[in-house]
Amino acid sequence: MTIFTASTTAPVNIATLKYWGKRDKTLNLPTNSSISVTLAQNDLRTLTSAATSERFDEDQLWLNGKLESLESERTQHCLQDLRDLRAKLEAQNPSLPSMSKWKLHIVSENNFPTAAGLASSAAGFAALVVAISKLYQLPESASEISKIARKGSGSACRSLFGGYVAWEMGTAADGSDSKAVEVAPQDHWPEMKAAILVVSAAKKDTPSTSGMQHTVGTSDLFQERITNVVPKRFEEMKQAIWSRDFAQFAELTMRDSNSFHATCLDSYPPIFYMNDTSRQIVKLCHQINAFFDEVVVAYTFDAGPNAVLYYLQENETKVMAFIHQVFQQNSGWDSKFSKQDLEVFS
Ligand code: 2P0
Repeated sequence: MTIFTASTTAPVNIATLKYWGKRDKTLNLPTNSSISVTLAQNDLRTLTSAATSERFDEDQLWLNGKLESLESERTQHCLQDLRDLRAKLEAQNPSLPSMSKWKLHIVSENNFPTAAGLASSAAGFAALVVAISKLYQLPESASEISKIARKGSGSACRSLFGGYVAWEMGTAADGSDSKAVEVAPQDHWPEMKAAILVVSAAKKDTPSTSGMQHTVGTSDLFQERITNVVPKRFEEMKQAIWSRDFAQFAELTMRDSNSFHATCLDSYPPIFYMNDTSRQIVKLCHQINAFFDEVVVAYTFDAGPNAVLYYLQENETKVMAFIHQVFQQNSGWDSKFSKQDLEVFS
């Protein structure tokens, strides 16, 4: 029997302007546009292979070596959209094999522990959708395909592009204009680095999907954020990226992380994602910037206590010396930096 296969990798993306709130839960249409930086291909990523054959009996998914269900409504939405596009292609080219009617076998693997408290659904859905669209040889652009990944998990649409990415919220009720677009490729600003400080590997208290709807329904501050804060910040952040203005990019990133966590705290009952260690990191970053009298580092926190720091390559040792100094006493501390590298600043 003939088995057709295709593989792809999709990296994790970390938002610098946060997506938090849906205006349509089924289509994953957001209440605001967002911006992210996609990590490099060989850092944190999902590798997915998709196979199809006339002989396969059922759709199957192996996730990190374990057979998992493909039954979730979100996954079914993605598979249906991809099969519809393939069926359209087959109608135009009758010589193509009828893959749209065949079952799929999917094997997916993360190169980072799923339990590390890092968002894996974005890379996971992005890789799933891209692997199948490659298998089906779909001619649609990455932005078009990102609309399908968005239905799997909102933030997944941004992992279809490398570098600096915007998810334009759109206004159409059917989601036809809610898609990811490239702001700039990775090599536009290759000096940008991200460091992830894993504060806790525990599973998060409040999942993002329910957490954001709780905020939409109960926070007064949320309206202010989506109406008066984010639209302006969306334009300013793109400008900061285009002009490679790190100080501006960093300030907007830190302000947006704080604004997002403020709406979580303003939800009723409140949601706490950051903990004491997270807050210690925030304070330390501001102290580092004050020490150098220059913005050399930015922090951002997602729906959990782990920090992502952004800095330029030239400032890596400056930033890490402080982080090392403050956190080296903590159990579990691990760093690729040697004491010698860092001593100059301690
Ligand atoms: C983001 N987060 O922009 C924000 C910041 C978490 C905090 O996107 O319900 O897993 O699957 O659309 O994409 C996490 O939300 O939520 C997220 P769903 P998703 O990265």
